[in-house]
Amino acid sequence: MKRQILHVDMDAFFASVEQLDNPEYRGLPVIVGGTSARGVVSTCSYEARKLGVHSAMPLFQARKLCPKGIYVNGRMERYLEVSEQIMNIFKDSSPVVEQLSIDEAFLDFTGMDKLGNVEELARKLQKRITDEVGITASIGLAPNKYLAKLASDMDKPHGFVVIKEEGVAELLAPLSVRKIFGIGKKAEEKLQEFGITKIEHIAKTDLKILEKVFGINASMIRDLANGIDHRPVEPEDTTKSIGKEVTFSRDYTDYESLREVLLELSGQVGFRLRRQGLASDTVTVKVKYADFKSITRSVSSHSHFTWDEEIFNMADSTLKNINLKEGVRLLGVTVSNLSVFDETETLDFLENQKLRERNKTVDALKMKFGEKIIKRGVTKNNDKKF
Ligand code: TTP
Ligand code: MG
Repeated sequence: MKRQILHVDMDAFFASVEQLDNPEYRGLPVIVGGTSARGVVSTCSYEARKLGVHSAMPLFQARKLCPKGIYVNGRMERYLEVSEQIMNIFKDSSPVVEQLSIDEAFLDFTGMDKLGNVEELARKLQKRITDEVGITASIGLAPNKYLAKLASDMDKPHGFVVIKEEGVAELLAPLSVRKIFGIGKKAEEKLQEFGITKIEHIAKTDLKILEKVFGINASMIRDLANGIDHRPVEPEDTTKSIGKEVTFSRDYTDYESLREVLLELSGQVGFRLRRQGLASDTVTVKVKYADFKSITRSVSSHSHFTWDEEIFNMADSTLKNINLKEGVRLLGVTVSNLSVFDETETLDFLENQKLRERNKTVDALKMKFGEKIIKRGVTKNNDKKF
């Protein structure tokens, strides 16, 4: 069935909240900084963007470009409050909502045509946000997540862009490779060495070459370049377990590559677990082989755990005992036996403090910028890597 996926992203989020709470700032260049010690711009209103100011720019540079701007310190608590208000409206509009960061989410509108024209329903949602929250959002509507996210960014602020299946190839062809989720500056430079600068080049490039740059993610990247993205919108259902899995487009037999994926999955699971203040007793690793036969292996701990490192170490010890030679198609990590996390129950106080600090930093960044901001590294041939 053709899917209808919405990506909703608030415009100049922190700055818009400042303009909402301080009407005298409206229509003026507002620069939000000061949430971190780095002295950089968190975000700025579109009035300031016209003068060249943008996120992550050092504040001193912003002041040069925009000396008359209104400079304010960030108020994270207030932004989280507004974020919750927005997410509640989303959940009211669709039963399938996946929050990506503080100001954006995917909503699955597939099947909503029974309630009316999907495009009109999406426009109603956009209006509802403006009316009830007082700030604007941009919306992308497309057959999958990747295209929906691309669409929401195409006509900001207060944009509404629909991407239809037909015409996707023409739309993607001239875009820079950077428009593909997961391609940063480094990958861009590497691709340039192969003469690959636009999405149309990636769409046609041999997988072997792409693997040199993207490793295990190569086929996913090529699919995206062709506008293909089967990822479902995944709402949180934490009644019994929290899991994440990934399907590869080819089979993997080497432990090192799979271990790297396991680390990423453990981080995603841990983030969800902690976001709800939960801990777990059991980790399950799922492997599906090339012949679609699948196995699960679980390991339990005497103490409750919640940190990424704990989840990963248990998952990794399980993976080591799984036969990978047949070729792995899918890898998954799930935690179960959930309970409310109680730090007084942790065994090693100092170790817990250390892990807590590290995980809280990662969580704060993920909340703020979305999950893709952080990738933990695996140190090869060393089990004590954290
Ligand atoms: P974004 O959605 O990336 O940016 P935005 O909402 O300010 O602007 P727009 O979507 O219209 O382009 O990020 C959401 C919030 O996250 C943003 O308001 C502030 C914060 N943020 C930072 O603190 N630093 C950053 O470098 C970025 C990109 C965002
Ligand atoms: Mg935004």
